[in-house]
Amino acid sequence: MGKKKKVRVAFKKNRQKRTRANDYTRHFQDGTSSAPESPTGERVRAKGDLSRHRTIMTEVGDATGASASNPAGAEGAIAQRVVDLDSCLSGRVVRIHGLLSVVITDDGREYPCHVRRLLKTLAIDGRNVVAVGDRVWFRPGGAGGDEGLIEKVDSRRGTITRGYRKREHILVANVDQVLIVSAFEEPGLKLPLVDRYLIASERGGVRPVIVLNKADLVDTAEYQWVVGLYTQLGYETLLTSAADGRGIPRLRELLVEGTTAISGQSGVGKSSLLNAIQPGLNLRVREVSDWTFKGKHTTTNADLIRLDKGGFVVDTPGLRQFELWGVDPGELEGHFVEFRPYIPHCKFPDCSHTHEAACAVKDAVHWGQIHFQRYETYLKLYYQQPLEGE
Ligand SMILES: Nc1nc2c(ncn2[C@@H]2O[C@H](COP(=O)(O)OP(=O)(O)OP(=O)(O)O)[C@@H](O)[C@H]2O)c(=O)[nH]1
Ligand SMILES: [Mg+2]
Ligand SMILES: [Zn+2]
Repeated sequence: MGKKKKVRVAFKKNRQKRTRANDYTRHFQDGTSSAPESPTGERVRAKGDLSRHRTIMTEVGDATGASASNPAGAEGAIAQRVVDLDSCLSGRVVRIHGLLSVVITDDGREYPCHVRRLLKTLAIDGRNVVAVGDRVWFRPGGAGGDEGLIEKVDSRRGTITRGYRKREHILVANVDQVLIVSAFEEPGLKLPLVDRYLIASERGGVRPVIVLNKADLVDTAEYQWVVGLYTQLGYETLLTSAADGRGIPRLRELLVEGTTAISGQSGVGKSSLLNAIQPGLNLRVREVSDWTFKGKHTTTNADLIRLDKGGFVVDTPGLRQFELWGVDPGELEGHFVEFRPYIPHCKFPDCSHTHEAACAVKDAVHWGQIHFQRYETYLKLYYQQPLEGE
């Protein structure tokens, strides 16, 4: 729970009449309410219709506001009102189709839900009112009681976030672990992309596992250095093949607990790996390995799936672009673990490790103690240059 904050919101024209009594504060009266004169926590000023607003209590730290990438909860914070959750059901958002969020309850029932308009009003970034993986409270409704209205989104921990059209886009929320999947061939390793995902996962508070797939297509001895590089940096790195089964038992082991997001470029085999982990899952995969055809994404929506052996996975669509969100160039050095021992030895305390003389990081690159490819990624991210193929 974040700190409480008062927010003033305008009534929508068609919402100016209270249609039912409510007792929102019954369970949430915690002494901080500043509206003791109203049992509902709302104060309506008698100033005539045009200026009618209500003051409501919100939790600024909720949802996106509490993400590790945005600890202050400033921009992108979702402010929420206090709601009576007694008549609500709780569940997790398994997928989002346009305005509908499909929520699954603990007993496995799925409810297509709309989002309470007020939640959208309070969210600064409308895109992220609800994200796949969110834990939500919804009021069942509809003719057969099989639809719902989302009233509250719980605080998120563990998010994968990217920048998209100058906004923060939460790809998936409440994940413990992310598999950063690449392929040796078709489409070919893109280590700078792996580095970017590593930074995003660190900022989102998610444990990364690097998965190098399609091992059947290459002589893996030639790539042992990649495994060595990332393993030494402290990241679990696996060689896998959805085709011959290599590495699948370890993946299965990793997935039995918590929630795992599967991310990576289109065509690297994310859905194929999940199908190999749980035969019968029957996720759609590309029919032929036609990785050159850029317009095609086989998986088009993030989908939260409950595995038979326990654990949840989120199969995400491959992204053509993965832009980091909210990382200042000056913060990048902290995300390159192998830079850390050298940084104190740079001549200038504010060294950016780009152009400065007597830079201990650059020296370490020169002597091979820091891999030049990692340093190259650092430079590209520092100068915000697009990565190869973007
Ligand atoms: N040889 C080989 N082919 C693979 C392997 N894994 C996947 N493929 C093939 O690669 C193609 C793409 O696989 P998908 O599982 O659809 O890839 P994806 O990452 O889910 O792609 P998007 O859903 O578009 O993001 C398919 O033709 C798969 O058969 C592997 O380990 N070895
Ligand atoms: Mg897929
Ligand atoms: Zn330096």
